[in-house]
Amino acid sequence: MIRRVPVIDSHTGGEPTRVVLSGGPDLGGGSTADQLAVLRAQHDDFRRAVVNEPRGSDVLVGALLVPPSDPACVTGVIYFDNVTFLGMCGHGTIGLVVTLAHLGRIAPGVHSIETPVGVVKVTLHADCSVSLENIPAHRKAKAVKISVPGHGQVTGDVAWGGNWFFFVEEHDLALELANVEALTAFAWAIRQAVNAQGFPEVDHIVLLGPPHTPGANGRSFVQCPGKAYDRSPCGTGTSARLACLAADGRLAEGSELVQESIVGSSFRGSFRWVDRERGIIVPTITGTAHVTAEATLLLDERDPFCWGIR
Ligand code: PYC
Repeated sequence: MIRRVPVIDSHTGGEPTRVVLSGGPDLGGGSTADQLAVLRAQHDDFRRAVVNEPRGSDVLVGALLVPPSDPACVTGVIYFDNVTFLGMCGHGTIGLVVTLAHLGRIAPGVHSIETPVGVVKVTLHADCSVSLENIPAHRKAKAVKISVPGHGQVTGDVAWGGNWFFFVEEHDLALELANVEALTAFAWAIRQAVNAQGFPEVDHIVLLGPPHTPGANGRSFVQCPGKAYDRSPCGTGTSARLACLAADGRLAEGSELVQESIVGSSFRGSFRWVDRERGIIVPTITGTAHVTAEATLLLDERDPFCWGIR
């Protein structure tokens, strides 16, 4: 039996998203969070089949469309990568909106999408750029000192923007594509140390640096849970960064942050306060995505790598 899984591929600032239109397992309905729980517990093979080699790669993020429990939402979505499921994904949401427009399922305007961590509001603009009003973001810990074997002490902030991040501003590495191997090794060493030294929830590491493009405010190297680096500036990462800047009074409510990625793409971000005392903001991230393929994945049980290379 060959199972057919129609997908649309896109990239958001260079970071790929594969939207799975149908053909996923029966998740039994309920909220998107309920459906994620079933997918995670019983169908991890489906995640691997869609994003891992030989059909995908370490950098690919999957977005499985599921029925939303909130009837006001155009769809529910569950995001996943080469090693795990993601609560939210900013670049993936921008890719999803452009994909839904490509399919004729949405028109320019404001729409709601249900994710496992909450409903996000998206605006598809007339020029096909997308603004995402993310779930609330906040900083959990400021200037945490971590001892990183081989690198000494590293200081960073722990913050939530739909995923958990550790932000490092002070380091010696240039944020250049040519430097990706060294950046990857450094970020991975930080990740192990951060997890072992009090923050097991952190699964994204961000190295910050000066921008290359006039008008941008900063550049970032973002390491994802499976060690791949984000080609985009990372939507949830930019959201968490906004929470840190807001908490430190380094960016005013409504002002714009232009965050550049390691490949030179950028997102624009801004925030509004929800609870100033507790440092909780609602971030808005704007970016662009482009559809790159319409395809049907074939899942053939006779293929020894039907469920992906682990
Ligand atoms: O854009 O939020 C994001 C993201 C998370 C992981 C990769 N991209």
